[in-house]
Order: sequence, then structure tokens, then C-alpha cells
Amino acid sequence: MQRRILHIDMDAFFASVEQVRDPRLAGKPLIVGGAPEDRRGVVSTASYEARKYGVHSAMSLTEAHRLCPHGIFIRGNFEFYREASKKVHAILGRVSPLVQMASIDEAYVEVSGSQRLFGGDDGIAAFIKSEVFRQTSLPCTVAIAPNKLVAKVGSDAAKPDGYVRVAEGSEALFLAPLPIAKLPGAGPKTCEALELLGVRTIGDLAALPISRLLAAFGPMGYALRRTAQGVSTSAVETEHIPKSIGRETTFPKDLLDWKHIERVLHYLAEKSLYALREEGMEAQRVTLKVRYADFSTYTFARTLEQPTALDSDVFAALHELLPRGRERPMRVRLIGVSLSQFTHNQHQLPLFCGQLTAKWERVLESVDRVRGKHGFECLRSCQSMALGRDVKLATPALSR
Ligand code: TTP
Ligand code: MG
Repeated sequence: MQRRILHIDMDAFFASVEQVRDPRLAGKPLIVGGAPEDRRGVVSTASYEARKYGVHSAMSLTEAHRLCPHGIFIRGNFEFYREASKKVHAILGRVSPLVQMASIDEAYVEVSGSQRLFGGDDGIAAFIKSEVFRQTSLPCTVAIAPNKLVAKVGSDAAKPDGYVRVAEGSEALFLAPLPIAKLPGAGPKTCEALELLGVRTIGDLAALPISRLLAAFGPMGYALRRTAQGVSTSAVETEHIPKSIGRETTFPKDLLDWKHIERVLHYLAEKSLYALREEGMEAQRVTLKVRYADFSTYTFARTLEQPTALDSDVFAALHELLPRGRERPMRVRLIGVSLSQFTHNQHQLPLFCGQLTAKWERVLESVDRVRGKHGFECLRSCQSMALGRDVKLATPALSR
């Protein structure tokens, strides 16, 4: 049986969701990331209409506003994006049990065994695209290829609202005309070094004598060449375990008020923990991130004795880290928290504090259930409640 891997990526995801929710935004240059007055934030994404003006993800909102002054700027609503993502995930699950959500808006599906049922690659792609559109009204791009690498490059090349299939044996041919920057793993530095060797396209790279690649990149030369030839054996990992979960925010004005900063940090930690528990995970490492007014960015981290999903444990770790953040006598531009070193939530409770922990786990379970019904904001710690009921933070950006 031939191995067939599908990659799906939603088009201008956050922006498309907003355009479906408010049809007045359809066909307009839409920039998700923040209101024009939050000029300190960054662009999460832009509709294809806004991309024509050069606006793209991770660009500062100020720059986006300069390039596209008539654009519509909105902050975005993460809950709606998650909801749409879940719907897409469920549709993919009807095609094959082997689905890997690689991010909120993209997934790999092992479709080798689904060929007969859906009428081959074309039938599978048609089913997914039409079902996604029927249930969410969102456009997406699908590629089906012999491996993950070629499928991923394929969907990127076929955007927006596209479909491409790459037959077994034509991987290298398909990649050949694409610019080298489209090759996964070829970052700006590698691309620069390759250009010095006269490499412009992926095909140029595949054709380069291996001796020249080894001279320039060492043993990494082998991997680069294999990638350029479209060779990859990595499997669809059905259980996607994220490496870290975190939230951060840029303040509207640089701040010295550590009391306020601490409250915001509590709020961000609560949001991260809510997401962590939703994944059914526990984290053992807590990282505090501080960006100062001069843009210097510091992280301070602590590894806990036990993995945890409890707010109180993470708050305690943050309180130990905060004095280190305060050491620099400078205003703070951005604050963030990140949880990492995950394990599945099935720890052995230490005997002496087991009962207390179990009690907190039960409390948080009810808290999360209520939040699931009435929204995250309704139940928070008194520290973060001091910020008021309706917390407005900049940019609902994902850290990548
Ligand atoms: P992408 O799939 O990279 O981008 P996209 O879906 O907006 O556009 P494309 O049609 O090119 O696929 O990312 C998915 C979402 O993740 C995006 O809509 C917003 C969010 N995101 C960020 O918040 N910050 C970022 O830097 C990037 C790249 C994405
Ligand atoms: Mg996308």
C-alpha cells in the first residue's frame, strides 16, 4: 500500500473566522492583533486583502497601519478560533483515526487506509474541503503527498483555498521550482549561506554536489540534501504533546508599578494553567519572561519538585522568580509566563500533602467546568480580579 499523508492548513485563520462572524468584514483588509490605538502589539494574522499591502504575521501593528492605513484592525477572540479548530479536528477524525493537530489551524492526517472509502486522494480532499466549509464557512488548503514534508510544503504552495496532490516518485520534481526559503528547516542563515553557493531554488540545492554541501554545512549537508529531494520518513504523531504553554502581554505603556505587573502575571498564569489542564497535562518548569523598556528580554525559570497543574504551585514559583525580574531598575514593556516540561496528568501524590492537593484539584475541576460554560473571565483569583472583571490585554498572539 502506498503511503499517503494529508496536510491541511486554514487560510488566514484568525482573520477568516472573524470575517465569517461579521460578514461586513468579508473581502476587506482585516488585521487581527489589536486595535489601531494598541500600536505596541503585533499582527497575529491579516486577511489576504491586507496581505496585498505587505502586512504579515508578527509585524508590529504600527508598521501594519503604515502599510495599510485603511485596514480594519481588531483584537481577536481566541475562543472562537479554538472552537473552529475543534470542528476541523472532528471532521478529520471521520477520514482517518490518525490525525496530528500540528497547531491551532493545521494538521497532518495519515490517509493511506482511507483511499478506497473516499475515492482516492481527490475524493478525500473534496470531502474535507466541502465538509469544513459546510460546518464552519472557512476556507482551507489541502495537500496530499507521500510524506509529511512534501505535504506541508505542498499546502503552503497551493494557498489560498487550494488543493494539490503529489504522486509517489514526483516529490523532488514538485519541490524543484520552489524558492529555497520554502524548504522546512532552511532558516534565514541557511538560506543566506545557500545563496552564496548559487542556490536559488530547492532544485538547485538537490542538484548541488554533496561535497560542496558538506564543506559548507558539515554533516547537516546530508539532511539538507535529503530534504531538498523530498525524502522524509517522520510519522504522523497522533498524540500531539505541546512543548510549552504560555501567555504574555505588552503593556499599553511601559510600567514600573510592580504591584500591577504582578496582578497581570497572575491573570496570565491562570490562563496558561486553564489551557494546561484542558490538555490534560502537568508542567514541572515555570518561566517568567520580562521585556524591559530598552527591549532587552530576560527569562527566569524554576523547576518544581513535582509536576503540577495547580494555580497555587505556579503562583508560588512566580513569587520566587519575581524579585529577580525586579532587580533591573527599568520600566517593563512586556510580561509573560510559560509552563513546560510536561507529563500526563497522572502523578503520584506525595503522601503528606496528598489530601490538600486532591482537594485543590477538585476545586479547580469545578472552576474549569464553570469557565467552560460561562467563559474564562467569570472565575479568577483575587489577585487577578483586582484588574477588574473585563481584562483587556493586547494581541491574542500565539508564541511560536
Ligand atoms: P498560519 O497558518 O501561519 O497563518 P494563517 O492561517 O493566518 O494564514 P495562511 O493562509 O498563510 O495559513 O497561522 C495560523 C494562525 O496562528 C493565524 O491565523 C494567527 C496565528 N499566528 C499568530 O498568532 N502569530 C504568528 O506569528 C503566526 C504565524 C500565526
Ligand atoms: Mg493557516
